[in-house]
Amino acid sequence: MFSVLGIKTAPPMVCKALGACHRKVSPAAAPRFCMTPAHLRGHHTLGSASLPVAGPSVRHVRALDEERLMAVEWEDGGQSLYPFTWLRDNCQCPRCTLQSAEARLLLLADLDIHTGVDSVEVTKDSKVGHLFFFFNWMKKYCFLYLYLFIYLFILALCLRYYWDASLRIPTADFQDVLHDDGAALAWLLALRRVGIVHLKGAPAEQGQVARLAERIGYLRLTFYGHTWQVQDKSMANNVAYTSGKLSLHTDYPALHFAPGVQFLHCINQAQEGGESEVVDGFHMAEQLQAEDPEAFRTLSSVRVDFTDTGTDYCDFMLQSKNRIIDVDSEGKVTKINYNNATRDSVLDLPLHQVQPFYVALKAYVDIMNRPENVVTYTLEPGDIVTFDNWRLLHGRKSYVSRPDRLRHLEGAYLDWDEVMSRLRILRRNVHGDD
Ligand code: OGA
Ligand code: NM2
Ligand code: ZN
Repeated sequence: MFSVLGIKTAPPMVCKALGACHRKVSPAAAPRFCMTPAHLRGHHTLGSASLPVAGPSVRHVRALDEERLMAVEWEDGGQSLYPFTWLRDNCQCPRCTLQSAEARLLLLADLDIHTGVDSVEVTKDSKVGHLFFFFNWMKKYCFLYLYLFIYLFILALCLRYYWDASLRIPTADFQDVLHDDGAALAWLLALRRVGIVHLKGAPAEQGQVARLAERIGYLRLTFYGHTWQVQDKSMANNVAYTSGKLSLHTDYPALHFAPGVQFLHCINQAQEGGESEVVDGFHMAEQLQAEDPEAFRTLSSVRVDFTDTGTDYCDFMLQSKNRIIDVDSEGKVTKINYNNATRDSVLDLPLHQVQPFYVALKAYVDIMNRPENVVTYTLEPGDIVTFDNWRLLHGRKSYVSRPDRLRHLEGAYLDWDEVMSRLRILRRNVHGDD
């Protein structure tokens, strides 16, 4: 049994960790807290928790036993409700939370999901050891506020602008992105929203995609190495390493978790040909769904085999099954997996489904090859194209190199988790958002 709520002045470290999104209350202006003991009946009780003085001001706190909710009335008139079990689960005391990691110590085995509230108390000291909450922490995690926060977050970071051939690819300066947080934030936001950003002004020598990856965190190692050299190679272990045309594709559908982000740095361009092409795969999928729902249904349900065998970083023999148009449980397109070069000859379909599959794939590829959908550009030495490999399909025209200056791109992969992590940190640093 615990008794809930005492208040202490939040230690500065805790205040900082809890974020600066709420108005600060100077000690002099600190509100007088109502002591609101709520004696509740029941076998299990939440015990007592303490709420700190610093942070948002509180007018009233009470436990609603029937509803199993704690009601906090803020000085500004707002009210927040917190389920008892959630409060118990999220106790901020040092026995339940490892502050240095902002991680839960409390084991689920030790969580009493029938916990009730014995008493509610707002105190200024931290003596109440078990079950305490800081008001600013509580306000941040207010259920209603959280919904709003998630909604705003989705709006800010997950919004995507679909495009066609009329897109003017967003461009940023390579050095600015490396050295200026505002420029880096703008770069990653555009990468998320538009799916492609050109960086200009990188030295035309190897090592730049690795520097760029370090700006974010770390790159994604694959069987083609930490970074990889796109050049016309004899005994090429991949069609990309020839001088031939690459039709629109996403990289690495032979992996079940394809790299989320790709960088391609132009070190030398071809004498003739070698132009790049990109399309917005999500937009194309939307068009397919509108024009040919049956084809969309096929490509978003059939799991297609991909394969990749060879030796590079080490020897490899990959097999995967991926939906060409990956959708979430609500039918929203989340990822495109398609490289015609690595699509397996194994077609794991009943015979009568083979032709409908080809019809569907052809319909999607025909849409993406329409001139009104394709953006074409030529990379110059020192340019780096950064793009969403889960969303865009990219290709290149066949090329002929100068004999003394072979076409050379250096590439690297990253994953979206790491990119989004950097994006959140940059947003917090630049805008002070939490
Ligand atoms: C690749 C690729 C594009 C290019 O290597 O996967 O798409 O322009 N290369 O060579
Ligand atoms: N490279 C460029 O799916 C693929 O095989 C894409 C990968 C060789 C690292 C090409
Ligand atoms: Zn590629």
